[in-house]
Amino acid sequence: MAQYSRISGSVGLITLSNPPVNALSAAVRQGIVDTVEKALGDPQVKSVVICGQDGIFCGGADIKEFGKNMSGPPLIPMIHTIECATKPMVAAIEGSALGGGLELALGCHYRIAHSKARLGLPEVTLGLLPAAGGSQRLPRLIGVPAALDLITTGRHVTAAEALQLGIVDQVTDHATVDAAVKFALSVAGKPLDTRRISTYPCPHVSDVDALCENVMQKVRKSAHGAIAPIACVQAVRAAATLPYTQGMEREKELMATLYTSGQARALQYSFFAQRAVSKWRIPSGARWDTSTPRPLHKVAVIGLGTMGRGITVALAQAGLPVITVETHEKQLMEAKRAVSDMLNRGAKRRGVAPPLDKISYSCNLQDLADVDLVIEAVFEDMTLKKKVFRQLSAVCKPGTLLCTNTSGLDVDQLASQSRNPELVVGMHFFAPAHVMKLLEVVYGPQSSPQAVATAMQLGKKMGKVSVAVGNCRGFVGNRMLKLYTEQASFLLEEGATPDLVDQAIEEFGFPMGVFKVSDLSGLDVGWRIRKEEKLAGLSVASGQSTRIREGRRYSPLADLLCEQGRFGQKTGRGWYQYDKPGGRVARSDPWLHHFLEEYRAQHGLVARHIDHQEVLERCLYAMINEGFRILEDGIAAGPEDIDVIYVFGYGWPRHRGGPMFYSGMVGLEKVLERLEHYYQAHPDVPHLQPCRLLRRLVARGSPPVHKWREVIKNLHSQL
Ligand code: 3H9
Repeated sequence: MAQYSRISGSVGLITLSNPPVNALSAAVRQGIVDTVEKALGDPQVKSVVICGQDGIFCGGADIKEFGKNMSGPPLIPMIHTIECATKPMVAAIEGSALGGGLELALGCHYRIAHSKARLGLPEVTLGLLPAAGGSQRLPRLIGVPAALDLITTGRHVTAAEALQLGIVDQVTDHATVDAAVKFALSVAGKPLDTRRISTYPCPHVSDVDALCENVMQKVRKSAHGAIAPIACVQAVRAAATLPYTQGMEREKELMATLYTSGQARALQYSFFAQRAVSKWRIPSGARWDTSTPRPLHKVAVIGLGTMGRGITVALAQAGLPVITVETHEKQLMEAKRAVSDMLNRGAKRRGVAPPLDKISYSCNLQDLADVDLVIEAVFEDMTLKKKVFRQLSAVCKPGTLLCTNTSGLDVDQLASQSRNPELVVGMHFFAPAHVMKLLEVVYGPQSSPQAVATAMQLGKKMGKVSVAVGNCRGFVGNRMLKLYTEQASFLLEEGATPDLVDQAIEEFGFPMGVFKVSDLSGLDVGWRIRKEEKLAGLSVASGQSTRIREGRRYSPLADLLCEQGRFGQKTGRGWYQYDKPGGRVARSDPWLHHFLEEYRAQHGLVARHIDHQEVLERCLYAMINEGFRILEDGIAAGPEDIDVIYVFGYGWPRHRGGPMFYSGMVGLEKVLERLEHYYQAHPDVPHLQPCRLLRRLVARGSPPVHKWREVIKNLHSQL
């Protein structure tokens, strides 16, 4: 787990060896303790280099060990021993030095990094803080403001930035270990008193309290209830105001609170869930490790509305040649300007050249004859999409993958329009498509393993978190969202206001409440779909109660607002009012409150007091219940898939893991009991009826989320 050798006569070389990221497992820590002792005890060794095997220094503490009984030597004394050594210790950093990995390097007297290495203290993203001295050493090394930035955000820095900040002493483009050995030879025998970071005073800041308070306020605002960023500020403040040993005590105390918090568990679950979804498998038996993606030399985007533009930008930024198609020259030129602006802005932010030359523009579908993959992003209209698919099928070369960016239309129906339905999949991007991380890859019963593998790999190349899901109305994300928004509307009918519902949701940790999101995306979008589905508008059967559709409760509130031209931010009025059309700041609207009162009176509804708890239970448990149904139906392979979709696409607070993980944290019995309660109170809302899988899990003693797949498998085998 840590190998030892002596090279160049007098340099002890310690190589961490725990693939794939050389995480500091108990065995690795033991290996380091043993090899450091060996090196320090060897009279021929004058200096020591610590490096990692296979081009990566160290990915930090072994996250898989968290929550289990700790064994093996602890990190803090191990790093302390390294720092106290009387022979120069040099860290040779290739690949990544993250978390405990960087803390180990900070214990060394010198750090040499490869130019492509990335360094950081990302513990905050796992609900923790750098608790192996990182929160105390980094501020001493690079100053309080820079340390606050790195530790509270967890962002990784490049070797160049690390050099500029003073985290590393040298950056090399060549073999890092060779450079570190050469360096180690050059510093052998030199005094080390000035190289032990824990002995440094923290660089002076004129008003440390004001600085920390300022950062604390920013952090509180963006944390949406996450506690780790706050603890990170407190730990750095301790570094700035206390001697090292007392600072370490404070670091330990803060870590103890975080370590046992549900938030750390949720965030660590989320870390592994994000990786688990890339190991997709679908009911046909196809899976990530047995399916080969198609190489993509050229791709196309059809339709340059908001989604098409974002997708084009993301493809070009991923380095892929893209041809884009619009119907009319004028729209094409407009889109070209918008896409170029987006690329220029993005490039400026990232300090690179804009990949404008990756994109070509056309009004002619015939130009797509040689592309390997097409993403159709035309208007959300089945008839139009079918026509486009028929045309593409005739124009494109055999083997071209046809993908649709529909947010919920039937992918199988579209596939049926193609000569090769096995080459059709959904690629559901989220707006703005060049920013949002989520991609739902929707497979149908005929989709070939290669088609799924190609779309998943393309998503990865575009920097997305891609999740393979089955085809059903709304797929996973929007299918669940429908029930969440539906409950929110029912709550308005029963006495709540948009402000109250949104406040409860935002306090839970969503960046925006359900009604604010609705105003942002435009109420007219859903209205058009409901009219097509004959749920709203003139086509609704006469004599039908406005509050019942298809035999179940329906809230026409959003339709009524649309009839008044209140489409949300774009019209300056929706669930809230805005200072002007396109305004962003939502203000409570007395008109709306009055409208709700009149509506209730008209329908004989008596407003009752609704508290935050009911808002959360009704909105979230209805959605969670649907999540269980999705698992039951086999549309998502496991709870991780649903949770990743919600965290990366719908603003679910990451420190709450995702809806399915959250249901486990609340307790499945409780979720079941509350759903039963609400279903009894609202028998006209069938979706509140607890589903079979939830009942089955509770009957099985509510196993932890990682054991659900077994229960789901059993359920499927009994069907
Ligand atoms: C910490 O250090 C606390 C300290 O302050 C001490 C306190 C006392 N442990 O991401 P990838 C697995 S907290 C265990 O796909 P990449 C990962 O699950 C830690 N396993 O690769 C995956 O497994 P599988 C702070 C880990 O090349 C495989 O390695 N450190 C760990 O895209 C490949 O991962 C961090 O937060 C780990 N630490 O990216 C760093 N890291 O193959 C977390 C990874 O079975 N890690 N695995 O799916 C990362 O950010 C990325 O993994 C890294 C590589 C950039 C290193």
